[in-house]
Formats: sequence, C-alpha cells, structure tokens
Amino acid sequence: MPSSPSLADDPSASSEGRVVSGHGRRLLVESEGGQRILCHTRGKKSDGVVGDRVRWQASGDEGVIEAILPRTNLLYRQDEWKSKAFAANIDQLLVVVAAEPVFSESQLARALIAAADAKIAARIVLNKRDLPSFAVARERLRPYDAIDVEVLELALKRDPAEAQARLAPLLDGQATLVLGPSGAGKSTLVNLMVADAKAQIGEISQALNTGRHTTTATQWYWIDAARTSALIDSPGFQEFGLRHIAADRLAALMPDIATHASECRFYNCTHRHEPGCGVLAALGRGEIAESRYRIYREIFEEL
Ligand SMILES: Nc1nc2c(ncn2[C@@H]2O[C@H](COP(=O)(O)OP(=O)(O)OP(=O)(O)O)[C@@H](O)[C@H]2O)c(=O)[nH]1
Ligand SMILES: [Mg+2]
Ligand SMILES: [Zn+2]
Repeated sequence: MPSSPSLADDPSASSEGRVVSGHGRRLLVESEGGQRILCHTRGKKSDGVVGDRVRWQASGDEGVIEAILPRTNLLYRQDEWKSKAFAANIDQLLVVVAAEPVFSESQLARALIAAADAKIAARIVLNKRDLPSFAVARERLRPYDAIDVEVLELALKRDPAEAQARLAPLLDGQATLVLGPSGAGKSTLVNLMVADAKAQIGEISQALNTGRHTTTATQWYWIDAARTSALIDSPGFQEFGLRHIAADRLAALMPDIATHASECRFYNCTHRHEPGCGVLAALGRGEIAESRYRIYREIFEEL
C-alpha cells in the first residue's frame, strides 16, 4: 500500500482559480464557478499577484494555495529597494492620465517601457477633456502619436456615455490593467464600465492637487456576466523603477529611439556622446522629441 498521496499526485483534491485581489499571504481567489474564497499561501511564500492562475484546496471556509500556475506575463516595477507587481496574465494595458492633476511624462513613459518589455499592448487614456488645461496636456502627448500609441481623449465623468461607447469595443474579451497616477480617473473608468464595481472615487478638490490615493489595492472586476472581459483597477503610482531592464535594452523598448539607433556608427552606442550617433542626429533634426530623449537619459543613468 502506498502512503496517502500528496496533493500534487491527486489533482482532484484541488481546483483551479484566479487571484482577484490580495495582500501579502491573504489572496482572494475566484473559483471556476465564480465564487470568491479567501485563501492563504503556504509557509512564508507570498508571491501570488492579481491575475495569477492558482491551484487551491478548500480548508474549512477558507482555502490554501497549492501552486501558482505559470504566467503568460507579469507587469511589475523594480524600484531601488523593492519590486512591486501590478498584475499577471493580462492582455493589455490602459495608462490613464488626466489634464489635472498634471502628470509626469517620465512615469507614463516608464509604464509603456515596462509594458513593451513584458510584450503587453498599451494605450493611453487622457481624461478630463472638460477642463481648460486639457489642450496643454494633449500637446504633451504628441510624441506618443508618433510612436503609434493610441491616445483616447475622454471625459469619463463629464461625458460618460461617449467614453463608455468608445471603451467598450476595446475592452471586449480582454483582461485590461488600468494603471496611472492618483486622481487621473482609473476608478471612475472602472465604475463606468462595471455596473456593480463600486470602486471608491476620490472626490479630492481639483484645486488642492493633493494627489492622495483613493484606491489602495489592486482588484479584478468582470465587465460582463459571462466573465470574458475584465478590468483591473490599481492604486495610483508615483514612482516606476525599471531596474529589471538592462541599460543596453532600453533604447529597443522606446520605439522613437529604436528607429534611429540602427543608424549609429557603433553597435554598442549608448546615444549619449558617441560620434556618429543616429539618435543624437535625429534629436538635432527634431525627429525625436526632446522630452523623450531626456527620459531616455534619465532612465539610462539609473540602470
Ligand atoms: N473634471 C473631471 N473630473 C473627473 C473626470 N473623471 C474623473 N474625474 C474626477 O477625478 C477624481 C479622481 O478620480 P478617481 O477615479 O478616484 O481617480 P483614480 O485614478 O482612481 O485615483 P487613485 O485611486 O487615487 O489612484 C474624482 O474626483 C473624479 O470625480 C472627468 O472627466 N472630468
Ligand atoms: Mg482609484
Ligand atoms: Zn547612438
């Protein structure tokens, strides 16, 4: 007689699910039938993130995570001392910024670079079209038209019907991570597209521009009852470290820089001071936006 089989030997003892929210070792897992069960990870491990597919086993009213299944992708940031995962197994990214509070183009560019590195398609939403400062904000996004990142100009709160009509086809059948600075309108977007989301919205005074965070945890929402389209709301970020990216790969992840990097005299050109640099030449001709080149330099120095 063999001794009692371990769970790994008997798949019928556990079932698959998806992490829909979580903090540390406590993860909320949605079963294939759609129920949500609070699960704990075994031991000290706490590497489950929202979007993860897991094997879990019931244990009383709660559950225990047996394994995190292999990921198709993982979007995360790597700051100087810590790494922070946003979500796993996502189909696309929506970076939401707004006319107000004024957004950091560097943080936006970093999110797009991380997405390119993880091979995740990305779009930008520029929200609060109703505000007078919108035109200036739109102008700051011109370099992104040139690299074929779609910019959706929306007023999620002021013109919800139009925003809904434009977003619906883009979100259909996809798992979409919503990322961006605090106060941009991420939760407003989630509430617009998900009937019963009730994501908390920060009614902070526009004038104060305080940038307080309203959403504190990443959370997975289904848009449709059939559970085919999902939105993942996330807390606003203020920094976005890219220390997981090798310095010599950075240019390749910035399409406007990459185009001209092939024109450099030296194959290992860093595009900072080398003679015959195609990137510096293109910058001089105005074919690369100064803000984009500045961001390239800033990130390169960090790596
Ligand atoms: N004027 C204007 N305000 C908007 C619009 N959409 C959202 N807001 C406001 O912007 C503020 C912030 O919205 P949230 O959806 O909470 O922003 P968030 O990105 O989720 O912020 P965090 O959760 O802190 O990361 C709220 O006061 C919204 O009402 C819009 O189209 N126009
Ligand atoms: Mg929010
Ligand atoms: Zn160069």
